[in-house]
Amino acid sequence: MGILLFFTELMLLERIHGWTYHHVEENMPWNNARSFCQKKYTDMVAIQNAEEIEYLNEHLPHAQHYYWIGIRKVDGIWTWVGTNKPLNKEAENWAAGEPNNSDDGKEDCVEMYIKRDIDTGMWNDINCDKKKRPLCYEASCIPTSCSGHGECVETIGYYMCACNDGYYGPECENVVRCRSLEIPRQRIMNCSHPIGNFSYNSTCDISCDEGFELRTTDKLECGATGEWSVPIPNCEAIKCERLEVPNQGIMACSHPHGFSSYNSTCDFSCVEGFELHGTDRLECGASGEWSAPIPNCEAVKCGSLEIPGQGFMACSNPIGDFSYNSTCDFSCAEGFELRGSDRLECGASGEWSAPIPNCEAILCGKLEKQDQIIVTCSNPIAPFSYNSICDFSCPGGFALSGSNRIKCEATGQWTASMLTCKAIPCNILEVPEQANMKCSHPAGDFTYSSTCYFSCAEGFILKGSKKLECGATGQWSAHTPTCEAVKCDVPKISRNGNMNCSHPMGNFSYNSTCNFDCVEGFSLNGSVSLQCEGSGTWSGPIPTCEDSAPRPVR
Ligand code: FUC
Ligand code: CA
Repeated sequence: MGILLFFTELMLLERIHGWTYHHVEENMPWNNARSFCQKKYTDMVAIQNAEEIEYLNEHLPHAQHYYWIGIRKVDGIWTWVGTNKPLNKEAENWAAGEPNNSDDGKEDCVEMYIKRDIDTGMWNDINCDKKKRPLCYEASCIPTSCSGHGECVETIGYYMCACNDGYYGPECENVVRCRSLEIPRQRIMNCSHPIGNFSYNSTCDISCDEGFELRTTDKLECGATGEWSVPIPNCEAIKCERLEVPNQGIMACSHPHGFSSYNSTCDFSCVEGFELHGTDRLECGASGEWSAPIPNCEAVKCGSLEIPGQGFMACSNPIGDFSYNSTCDFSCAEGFELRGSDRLECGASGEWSAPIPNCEAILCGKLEKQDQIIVTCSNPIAPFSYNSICDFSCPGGFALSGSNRIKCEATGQWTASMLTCKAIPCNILEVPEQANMKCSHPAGDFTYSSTCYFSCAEGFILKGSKKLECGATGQWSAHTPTCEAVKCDVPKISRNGNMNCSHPMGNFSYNSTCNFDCVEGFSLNGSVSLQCEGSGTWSGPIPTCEDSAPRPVR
């Protein structure tokens, strides 16, 4: 308790903080002095600068044996015992001639002259066993000083914070802030803020949205000066390889994030006559690959054509066999004609412009069946067609007019017109006198198979065949018959009688008239006139002449 009464505390400044100097008016060896300072205060004073030396020299009272300070030899090197750091040249404040290490080389501790006539405020090396006043200090820096973010620097009566990088303020209570980063488009920001939002030591990793990539890998760090280490990097759209327009194709692209880049889409189609093989829309994906292989355009194909029978086909194929714009011309062998279109074109829709034509044998006119004629045809291709040959013949009694063979030619014409069979003629029959003739002519007047029937007028008798037929050779079956008048008997004229006859048809024949008379003296008994009748008899008995006186009356 007594010792404490000698304490003098130097509250040097108004400040609460700062270190303070303390001494006690009791002399003790260096080791005891140090122990005392460490137990009661912080440690023995460590002289730091000229201002402090001047301060102590001014404010401490003079003491006969002066004051111990916190420097001593350690392994032969002058060392600040508080920090255990060697004393450097610049900080030395030895009095003139010191350190002289007298007293048998035992001057391993340091005293400070206070209010001495010469060399006041300066140091002397001295034997540690000597007794002097301890000069203590009490530090005001504590572990929580400077908010833990700076070095607490003690000065006389106060302390200052030498803030660590990234902190400021009297107590280093503020952290340096960088400007807040806003998440830019297409970027993902992942920050760590070990101290404060967007503050010193904050780091931000920028990554990119799907389909985008960074051009730099530099890290964003908030530095002690409040500046970010690098600008926010750009995300650029991932590129896909450039697409070439396919042959005969049309490509229409949209590039929302730059040419041939992520999300670019290209639509494909083909010019007329070509069709797309593959996918019609490609998208540039996040991996830099197009969503499908590039499609190609191939010529539209029409079905293949086969050469029609008996025909010829000549095609031109500017693009490909039986493909768009191919044209095929058709023709036929001789005797055949094309049915259908002679030229087919393969259109853009893959259809031929017309059905495939065929070759059909040229037809000659059909031969109409005629009576009588016998037709025998050979038809190497088809009835009544090119190269058909027809032979004609006629049945008995008929004769063919002209050639008996015709041929169908490539022109579609028969070599000759259709023939006919004509019945073979017989002589034309004249009607005999007094005759009646009735004929039938199934094949033509007085020709083969004509038949004539004859009859005679009253008083006449038919002589010959009453039926004549025209034969197959053109000969009548018999001679033409005749009609001969019926004969009456020649009357026997009675004696003394005369007879005078007229004979329009022949002697004593039908219609003959005989007039009778008698010589004088005789009279006629009977008809004066008699006619030969159709029955071949006279119209009455033949008269007689008789001797008579009286004249007969008619
Ligand atoms: C001797 C030394 C002292 C001092 C004085 C000048 O007395 O023991 O330490 O150096 O000389
Ligand atoms: Ca000395």
